[in-house]
Amino acid sequence: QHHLQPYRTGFHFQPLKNWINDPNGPMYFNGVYHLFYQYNPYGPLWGNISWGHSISHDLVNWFILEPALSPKETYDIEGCLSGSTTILDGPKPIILYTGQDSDKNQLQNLAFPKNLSDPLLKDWIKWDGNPILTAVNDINSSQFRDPSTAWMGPDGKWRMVIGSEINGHGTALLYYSSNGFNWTRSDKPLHFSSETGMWECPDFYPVSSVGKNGIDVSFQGNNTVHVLKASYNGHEYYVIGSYDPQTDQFLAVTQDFRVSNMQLRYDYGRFYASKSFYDSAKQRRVLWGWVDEGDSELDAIKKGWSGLQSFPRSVWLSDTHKQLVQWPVEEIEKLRAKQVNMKNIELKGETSPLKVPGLRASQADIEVFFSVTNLSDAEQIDSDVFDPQLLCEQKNASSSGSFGPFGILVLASKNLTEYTAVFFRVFKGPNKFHVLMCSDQSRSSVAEKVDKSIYGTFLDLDPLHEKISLRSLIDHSIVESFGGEGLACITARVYPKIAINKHAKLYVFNNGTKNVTLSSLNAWNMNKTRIVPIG
Ligand code: DQQ
Repeated sequence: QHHLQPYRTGFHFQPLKNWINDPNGPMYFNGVYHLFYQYNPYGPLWGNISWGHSISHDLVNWFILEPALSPKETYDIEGCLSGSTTILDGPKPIILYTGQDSDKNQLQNLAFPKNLSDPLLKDWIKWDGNPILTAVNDINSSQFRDPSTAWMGPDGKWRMVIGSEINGHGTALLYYSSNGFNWTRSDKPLHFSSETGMWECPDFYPVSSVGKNGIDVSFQGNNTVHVLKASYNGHEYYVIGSYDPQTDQFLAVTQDFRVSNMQLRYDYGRFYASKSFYDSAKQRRVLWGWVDEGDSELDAIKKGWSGLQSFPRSVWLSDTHKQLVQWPVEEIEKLRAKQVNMKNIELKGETSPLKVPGLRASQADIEVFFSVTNLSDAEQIDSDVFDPQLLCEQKNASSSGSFGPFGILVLASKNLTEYTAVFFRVFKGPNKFHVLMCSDQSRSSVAEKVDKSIYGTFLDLDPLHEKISLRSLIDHSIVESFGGEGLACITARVYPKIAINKHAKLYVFNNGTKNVTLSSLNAWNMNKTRIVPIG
């Protein structure tokens, strides 16, 4: 299959064919993980949008069911757009989703399982009270979508948010309900920003300030802060703040929503319309995101498919409380096969890349730790505030510095005609050192008409006292990288022509003038996940 389809993934979620976009309504219910997603059952481009439905026992292997929702009613005939699940008392899950009518008005709708004793929840019934909400007053009917998971306040009422744009401002509209079925709008939104346009797919949840465990949305108690995420400008921006469920006030503690490369994001590459859920089986919060294609519509038609889901990530609050940390869920380790190790290797300045032997490097999980010493010769920069994305573009993998660029070349061809470089640079600012992380796709393919953007961000760590680590999930056409043990993520899509399947190699490199130590490298061949239709 990979012979004919070199860009199909081995361990990322994708249906057997056709178009997918946003993850929808992920949940853990009755011992089963459910993943729904925006899906076109009839082709590789956006259209006929249904809720594809797959279930899993381990977040790794999947059974594909028939779509849970299809565009059939007047209120969703132009698409069953994104939404969420909420587990009401009972426990009884419901889906809240946006339908689009034939005039492209966006309406909110509700569906529930036909048979609660079916462990797979195969069939879903659209409520005959639909639509439950229409765009009235100051709401523009084409900018009113993506209901969140609902949470319960101390007054016993449910709350949920819907993405919108009010007076040109990105907004999370707030709604109340006593039963989950009938909803009324609050006179004030949960949050908005005059610095951004329309918010899509808002997500709102508590995180613990005392550990890595996840917390269910309706938890009321101490030692939590809240995360609000909004999708705009093609990215997933989040703000950490304090939420008072008595007044439904959310006050940003980190930088409030804006359009900036310095704003906190889940991912600094290709990753959009994400959704998280609380996994009560393992007391963690799990995040899914849509990773779209960087090739053309014609390529999608040729491949017969378009779109991936990210590998599911655990999310928690960092020790600094200033940002989130993300890490692939531990079940990924079930897929690990043959392992390769390297240890304590001095990477001399500006030497040729070192090949990691013995790996099937088109489908691998790799973790490397670097350390640097004596940073007095680090490249100076005259400010402690600068745009990381721009810096990665200006100083790409082939532009030599002092400490860095050093990192890995993935999906690399034998003579390095093609490679994707994931690397670091250390700078010395007026008050601190800065660790820049870049994912440079500019040499990823000899093909011309594919996206080769360069992405970048900072890692909030002290390079003098901490190792600089990188974990990358390499899977044929996706490279999902986690810097600083999850302090920053960069996901890239690449379409090599030469470095495919057994021709893909992995290298470690140091293109700076200063030596860097490769403290350790662990890499694993990855087995393929099972994704099987049982429609
Ligand atoms: N995708 C959905 C919308 C959402 C957008 C439509 C985000 O509901 O706002 O497929 O990618």
